[in-house]
Amino acid sequence: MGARPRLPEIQDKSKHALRGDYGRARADYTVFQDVTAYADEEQLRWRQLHARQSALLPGRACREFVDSLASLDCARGIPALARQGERLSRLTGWRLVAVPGLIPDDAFFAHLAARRFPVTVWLRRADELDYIVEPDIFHDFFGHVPMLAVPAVAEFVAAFGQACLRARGEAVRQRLARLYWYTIEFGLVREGDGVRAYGAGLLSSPAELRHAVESPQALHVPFDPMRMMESEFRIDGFQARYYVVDSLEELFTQTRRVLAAAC
Ligand code: HBI
Ligand code: FE
Repeated sequence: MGARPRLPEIQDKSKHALRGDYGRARADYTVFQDVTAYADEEQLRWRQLHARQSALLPGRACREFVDSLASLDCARGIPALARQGERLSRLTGWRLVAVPGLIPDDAFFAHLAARRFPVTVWLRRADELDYIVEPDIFHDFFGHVPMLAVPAVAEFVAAFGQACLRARGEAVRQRLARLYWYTIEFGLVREGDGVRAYGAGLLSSPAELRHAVESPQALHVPFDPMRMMESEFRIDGFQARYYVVDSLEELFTQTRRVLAAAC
């Protein structure tokens, strides 16, 4: 067990008391996920969240997400991260690591650079079904993990982590964080004659998935990495604009140069 992680680093970043139990975290902020420790009502809540969100996916989630989610077969209960990570690693070399919640940027980027996706171990409360301030296991697993099975997305997220580790100074890291936000969290992709979500923040949120894909108020703008890196994003509320990439392959090819240059 390495040195105890320093909680204040993360505490400063988030404006609210952090939910997770960081006391047992290792130096890299990973923890043991005890899959037997989840209460029956948490398993039921997972099934409710999974069923409700899955019903919203047709016509709104990209087909890569829908196919990948189905193959994860996680509708019946809270997923065992180690086992799910073994399957994922065979597809794109990614594994899953359990974390207590938000972890400091350095630790987060180091995991991404090494193709380890940090997944929070706790599940939101019954009174947080529609909105959660901090990513929980439903956001992290249901929203992010299926897309990590898509090679172009898997390459992009790993390249993003490596670029962040190389980045010198807060300004560059902030620009990269915006790129992550407008793609991996809130990105849209062209599909047929419409757009579909590939961002985890959309794919795990009932309200914003419908808003981003269907609302006349949702502003869809062409994919523009430089513009994304200059645009502040909203933490609590719908995004002012959603960037639409022509294909998921473009996500990696169009940002590779930007990521290579950002250091
Ligand atoms: N920690 N567990 C966790 N999950 C995140 O998504 C996360 C994080 N720490 C930092 C962070 N995200 C941001 O810096 C990135 O979204 C850019
Ligand atoms: Fe996320």
